[in-house]
Amino acid sequence: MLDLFADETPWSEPLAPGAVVLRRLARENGTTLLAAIDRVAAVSPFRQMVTPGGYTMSVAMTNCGPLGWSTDRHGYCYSPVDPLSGNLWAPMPDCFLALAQDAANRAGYPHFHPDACLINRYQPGAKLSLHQDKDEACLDAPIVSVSLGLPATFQFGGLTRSAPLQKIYLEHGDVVVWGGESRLFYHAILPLKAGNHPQVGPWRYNLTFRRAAQ
Ligand code: MD3
Ligand code: FE
Repeated sequence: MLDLFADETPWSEPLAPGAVVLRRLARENGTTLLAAIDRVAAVSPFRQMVTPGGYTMSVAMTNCGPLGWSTDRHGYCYSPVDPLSGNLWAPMPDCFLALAQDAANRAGYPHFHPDACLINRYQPGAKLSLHQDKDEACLDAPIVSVSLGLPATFQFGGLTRSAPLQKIYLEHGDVVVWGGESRLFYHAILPLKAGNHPQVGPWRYNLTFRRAAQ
């Protein structure tokens, strides 16, 4: 039978200066990426971190790659070891690195060498308040973000907290590359709506690839 929805070819939409969304780019590889997330989480399980302000984050996180981001009562940092276990984070899976570099190339950032991948897991109601990503020593490199599972509404503004916000709806397989002028834009994720994704279940995952060290 003719399936009008069979064409899964990715397409791109410019978002802001230096930023582009590559719709569905990660969809074909979704199953492979999800299996790799499970292997990373077997080394360093998802955990809800506590911020310096004493709040337990609603998003559960883990990391892979040479450096991982974490927060506790004392601050934020990138470290080669998982503070929960004292062991190294899992190596970055080949399928992660290949996707991050393909996305960066397509967005016009041809020499992207991420050394950190933060993996966020959202349950219904989980959100990320307005923030900037500025704990990385290398702000020339872009950030590549991969959305898997349930859809979410993402908001981004500008270089100040008070800049007007634009909304974008991110679905399974969508990849966003933030570089250049947009690299330090404020952004947030609105509370996740409950649902069930056929391949992923009741969650949303987001991978963010960063160059944390110079
Ligand atoms: C815009 N994660 O982990 S990724 C984060 O969907 C984070 O889990 C969100 O924000 C998530 O820090 C959003 C999209 C993203 C990441 C980095 C950015 C957008 C960005 C850096 C600058 C501007
Ligand atoms: Fe962020």
